[in-house]
Amino acid sequence: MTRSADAHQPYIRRCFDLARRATGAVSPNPLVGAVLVHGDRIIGEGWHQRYGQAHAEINAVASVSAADRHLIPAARLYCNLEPCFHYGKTPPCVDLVLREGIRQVIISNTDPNPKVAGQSVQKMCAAGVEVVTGVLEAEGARLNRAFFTWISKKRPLVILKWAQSADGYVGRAGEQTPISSLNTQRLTHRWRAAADAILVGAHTARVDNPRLDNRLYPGAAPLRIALDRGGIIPAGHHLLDDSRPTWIAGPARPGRFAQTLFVDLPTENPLENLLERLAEANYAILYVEGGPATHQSFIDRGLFDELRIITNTELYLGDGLPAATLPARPPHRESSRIGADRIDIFYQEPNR
Ligand code: AOF
Ligand code: ZN
Repeated sequence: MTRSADAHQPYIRRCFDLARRATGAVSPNPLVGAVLVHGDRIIGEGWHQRYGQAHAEINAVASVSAADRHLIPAARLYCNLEPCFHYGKTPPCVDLVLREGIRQVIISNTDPNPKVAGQSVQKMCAAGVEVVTGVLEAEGARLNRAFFTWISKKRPLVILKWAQSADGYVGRAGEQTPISSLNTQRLTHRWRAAADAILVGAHTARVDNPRLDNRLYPGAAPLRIALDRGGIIPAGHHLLDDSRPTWIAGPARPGRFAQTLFVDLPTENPLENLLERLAEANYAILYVEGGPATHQSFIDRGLFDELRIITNTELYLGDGLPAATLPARPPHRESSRIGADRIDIFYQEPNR
């Protein structure tokens, strides 16, 4: 029975919701959810939960009760990403679909991974499976914008974040200046937990002595990165404590470091080089926390996908370090509020 694209949407939305549960846990892999539906009844659900572990389709099939197993060949499989075609850390999901005798598969995005790239859709069609693609495609691409960027641009998704006063200052020069509230800080720690790496410039590292962790929100801590070409971060600072994986883009320091890597960037295109190295090391989301000169260098090179700007609408500094400036804001904007803080997210179209 063929259904209209509209009838498929609620189930694809369910795939997105399931997929999102793995935020911060599967990168650089995509967030993928899968739902098996018989008639109007969901008989199985699953999502890709951890990097290197079972894919969404496998978990969805495994979740079907013994009493419902015989319904699988008559069920529709919804999946926000085309099932994989290749032997990776798990066998191809497309073979599972065919082995289970599933006759209808509905997908949001085809998988841009060159090892997949439409081949599973072809294989299923050739086997007589009815395949629908492109359901809520834009939402799917937004959900997996980091994966798509990592595959198509061979660099991580770059998110620039800063907090500013109502009059546009990110702080007073040379001193740490609190801008947003503690509740907003919890949100920014959630953003950190969802990132693979967090970067700051040397001045921010020196003045703020940041830990760059996500202590206010659960989840794995990201890689810490500091740009420190001049070697100005004081030796006693958190970023040089070797307590967590850290990249320092600058001269090596004396002493023994087990988790700290001193990275030598070329003078030409240093940021491009850093992003390339991060992508090669499987980091797909880079969160850039400042300061304004560091933000500006990413903006000037066109190396960003998202801006997250927190404005304390009640704080006027009158003077200080101005926030970075942009030739034009990215086209899409979402705004929300936490107390006096306004949170504006601007983003480009996903890099598909
Ligand atoms: C699927 N379902 O749930 C996911 C897929 O290293 P592996 O074996 O985990 O494979 C990772 C690749 O598989 C990833 O780059 C993407 O192309 C696809 N992800 N595919 O059928 C899933 N997470
Ligand atoms: Zn798979």
